Amino acid sequence: MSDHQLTAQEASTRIAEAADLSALEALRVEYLGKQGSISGLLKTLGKMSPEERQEKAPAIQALRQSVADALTARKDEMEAAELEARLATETIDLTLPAPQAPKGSVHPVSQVMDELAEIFADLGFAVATGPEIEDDWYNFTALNMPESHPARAMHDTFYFPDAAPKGGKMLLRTHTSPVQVRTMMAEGAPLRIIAPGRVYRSDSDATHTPMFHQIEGLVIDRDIHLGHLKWTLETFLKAFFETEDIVLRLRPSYFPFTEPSVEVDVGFAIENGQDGKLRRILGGSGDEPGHGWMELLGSGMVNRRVIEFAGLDPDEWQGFAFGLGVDRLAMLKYGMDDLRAFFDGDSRWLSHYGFSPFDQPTLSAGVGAKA
Ligand code: 2NM
Repeated sequence: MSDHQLTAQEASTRIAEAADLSALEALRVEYLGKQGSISGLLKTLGKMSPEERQEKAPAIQALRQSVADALTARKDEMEAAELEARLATETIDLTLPAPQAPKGSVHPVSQVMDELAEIFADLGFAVATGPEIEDDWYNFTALNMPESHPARAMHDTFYFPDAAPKGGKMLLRTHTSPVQVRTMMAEGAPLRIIAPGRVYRSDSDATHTPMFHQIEGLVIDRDIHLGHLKWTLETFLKAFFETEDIVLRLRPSYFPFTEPSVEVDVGFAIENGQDGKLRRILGGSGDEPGHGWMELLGSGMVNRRVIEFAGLDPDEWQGFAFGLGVDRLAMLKYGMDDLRAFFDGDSRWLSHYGFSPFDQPTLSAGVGAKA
């Protein structure tokens, strides 16, 4: 038995017995490293005569090859074992039954918000958002409600005990109008935005919750007038309630942030529902016999003082704005009668009134104004 056979056998035994990757690496260095024993043998070839080299080289090369192969094979083996061990600790039981689909549903408020964003996107409005914790400058002062203004008291505001960095009061926004102020200041004019979101007022009874959802719209451009406002609201309501039969009545009103201000009523008829209950059905003039007017939203031409507060020149830029309650809008469109159920998180209510997450927020999903 030659020296080389002996080395090969010894090496293969030691490689097979190597406990881990670092022990294996030590063996590689010992045999094949720069100072390794097999590397040493290879170096002797250079000093041999051609004849001697021809005789000895094949055995030395074969030794180098067999040790290299053994090292690789053992390394693969160790890595495979390591992977197996890890997989064993990371098993997932794929035989568990799938949950009964569909789980969960889209809340009617979210559905209506999506529908509104869709309708107004078609009219060229972008969605703007802002903080729910505001300071009183953005929520009141910039909207033409100075400290002493009675409208401030009427908002039932939730105030924070600490003062704002600039000295004002911090509060939960009572409407989304501060978003419009912020957007006017950040983006300037012209502007076409809707601001949907949560708003807060310290008020709670059968028709009021301390948190509710609002959507406000704002258009700022040159030569904007009430006609643009009326067309926009009519077009939006026809799309939202899926009927051409929408009749609006604009009533003079007062808001500090608009001048003139108008409250918008929509005509409805009373019908006998399938359940025998009387229902309001949108459509027709409220002045016809058996019809009435329902107050739907507030709006007006943006007060020039608000445009000034937002840093724009009111002689160059005019605009209209409107605001309405999303929760009430959802109740009207989908025939829900109790506002408080919106925020109970009762899964039976949600599975009854909720929408599939796969529903597109299109205009065909609703009950419609006409059955
Ligand atoms: C309403 C009614 C009327 C309104 C005004 C503004 C702003 F910021 F542009 F001045 N945003 N929203 C507005 C006007 C809101 O809600 C009943």
